[in-house]
Amino acid sequence: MVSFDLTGKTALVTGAAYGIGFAIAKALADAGAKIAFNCRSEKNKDAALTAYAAVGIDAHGYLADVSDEEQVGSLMARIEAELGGVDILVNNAGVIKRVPMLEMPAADFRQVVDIDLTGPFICAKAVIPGMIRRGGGKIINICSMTSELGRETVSAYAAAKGGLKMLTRNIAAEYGKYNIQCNGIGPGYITTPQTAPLREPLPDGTRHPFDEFIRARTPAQRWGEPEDLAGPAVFLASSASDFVNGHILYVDGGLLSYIGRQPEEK
Ligand code: NAP
Ligand code: GCO
Repeated sequence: MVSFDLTGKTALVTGAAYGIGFAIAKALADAGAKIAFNCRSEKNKDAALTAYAAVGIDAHGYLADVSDEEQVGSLMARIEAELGGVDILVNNAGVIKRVPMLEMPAADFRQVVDIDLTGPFICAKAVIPGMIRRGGGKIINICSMTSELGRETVSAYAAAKGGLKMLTRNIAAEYGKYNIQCNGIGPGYITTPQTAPLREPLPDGTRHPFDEFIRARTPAQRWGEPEDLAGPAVFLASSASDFVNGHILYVDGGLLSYIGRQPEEK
């Protein structure tokens, strides 16, 4: 019988203090998994623990920057000691800098790639040996529309998320023989703090032009909510997806299939 049950599994969702990571962690907890998350500030960690407790989840929060190999090593050791080895890794932590490419210092480009691409590499590298020892595991990389599409001002982010798509396929190729499935989720435009500046109403109360643009570009004619990613995450974390490997599941209200709403005829 097909099962989405995650009872007995330990899941680490990186950067799950709020936003998409929080919604995914909640969904995995609702399916039975024990939840570990990390973020970079004590304040965010404490606020997140309160938010998890408010929805009845006994989450374990840690401080660690995903781009720092030493910090990730200590994080994994603590999770292993306190919760057992990581069965499900969701590489969710990410940042964006919206700057025209010609104005972007190389150091800023490197920082985005370090967090959004090297971070998932570091975290996956840290959990794969334990997954091999235990006979399998699930890795879910949070990709993006920009894993497929470019747009002005997000060169570093798009380069990292395009790379993350290929890291996903490469982990699947290299470790599939150990019963490890590595897949991606490619969210469309989702209402989180990361996209808040693109949705801020104008002083006259009308919609931000980017907000209008996304609604016109999305067949569902709305932004996604973090909860829209819950079902896909549980599917990719559970035995229901044991023969799905190296796949990117786009959860975008149809955006990638659509040329965009046509202008009204005059
Ligand atoms: P968000 O609201 O900005 O949340 C990002 C989370 O990542 C925060 O909890 C942040 O916590 C953590 N984080 C950032 N850098 C970190 C680092 N170096 N180490 C550890 N944690 C770090 O973003 P979101 O919109 O929920 O996005 C989550 C993921 O989905 C990202 O990878 C993003 O690129 C991707 N995504 C978002 C959208 C969207 O429309 N929102 C669409 C597609 C993909 P701290 O700052 O406390 O560390
Ligand atoms: C942007 C957005 C995007 C989204 C997301 C789309 O400025 O274009 O922030 O990058 O966050 O990744 O899937």
